[in-house]
Amino acid sequence: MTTRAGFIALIGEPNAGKSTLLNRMVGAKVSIVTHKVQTTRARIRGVAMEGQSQLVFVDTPGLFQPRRRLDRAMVAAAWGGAADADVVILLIEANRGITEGVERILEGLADIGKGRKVALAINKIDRVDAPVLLGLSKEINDRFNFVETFMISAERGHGVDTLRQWLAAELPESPWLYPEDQIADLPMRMIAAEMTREKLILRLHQELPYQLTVETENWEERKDGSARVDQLIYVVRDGHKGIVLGNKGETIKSVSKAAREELEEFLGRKVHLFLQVKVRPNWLDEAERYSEMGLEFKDGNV
Ligand SMILES: Nc1nc2c(ncn2[C@@H]2O[C@H](COP(=O)(O)OP(=O)(O)OP(=O)(O)O)[C@@H](O)[C@H]2O)c(=O)[nH]1
Ligand SMILES: [Mg+2]
Repeated sequence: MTTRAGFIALIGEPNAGKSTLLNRMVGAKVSIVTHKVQTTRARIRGVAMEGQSQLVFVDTPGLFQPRRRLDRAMVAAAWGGAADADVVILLIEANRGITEGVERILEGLADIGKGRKVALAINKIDRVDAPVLLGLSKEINDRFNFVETFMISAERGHGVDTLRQWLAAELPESPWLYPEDQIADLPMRMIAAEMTREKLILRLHQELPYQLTVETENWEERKDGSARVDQLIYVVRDGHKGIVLGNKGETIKSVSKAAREELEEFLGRKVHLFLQVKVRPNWLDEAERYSEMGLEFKDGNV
């Protein structure tokens, strides 16, 4: 029997719904999702099976105009994901249409898209009426030669099966790249750090979520079947540490509880999660922090 397999990069502006789509395709929460922009920081792979095809989805950080070193590393990771893929899917938001950001991505795709299939997925169709959608589809297809256009709601699941079936047929003939039952290839310590970062993003405001990072320092399997997980939250200022801890430690407590519950559900066993906040003014310029995030650190790229 012929098998197919390949990489499908999901690219788009921050908040387009890339991680939501990856999770839906995989059927598990592999990549964190929030209502805020710039949630995903690195490339995250999730694996789905469709018939005899193995679809390796690559979630990427949103594409935007980078200002800081971290932004640049994220955007480079996203374009790198597209350049390594067999199929690229550009996600745009139905309710936002062709923004300046989308226009810039189309320019970038003119290069990266050469020699690979680029499809369009108009996401969040639950938020607009049919005539708006058809107008948008026509307008964007006049500007770029997409091989196919899909109208989906990653959150509600509309149109997602059609997209999956199309992808399954488009991928090259190949042996499967992962064991059939594997859904992700991120190490557990990184998935756990991302879970904590998601809870922090949801509870903190303004710039703070972008100026912190979470690392799993230690993972200990206990005899009773539970796991003890120690994580460090790096922030850049004393004031940020105070905010992360919250009044009488309330914020960190609720973050810790929510992250622990999610981790326990993911692992199907008990977890003891310990969070510690550390002020590290220069973490955004430390190579080691980038490798922990799965990003490339470029020297002199301040
Ligand atoms: N209404 C609606 N909301 C959606 C849909 N898909 C995703 N969302 C929401 O859009 C927001 C952003 O979703 P994400 O999946 O985190 O977006 P992303 O593209 O991964 O964002 P970054 O990681 O920041 O680049 C979340 O609040 C989702 O719940 C959809 O089909 N309909
Ligand atoms: Mg994301």
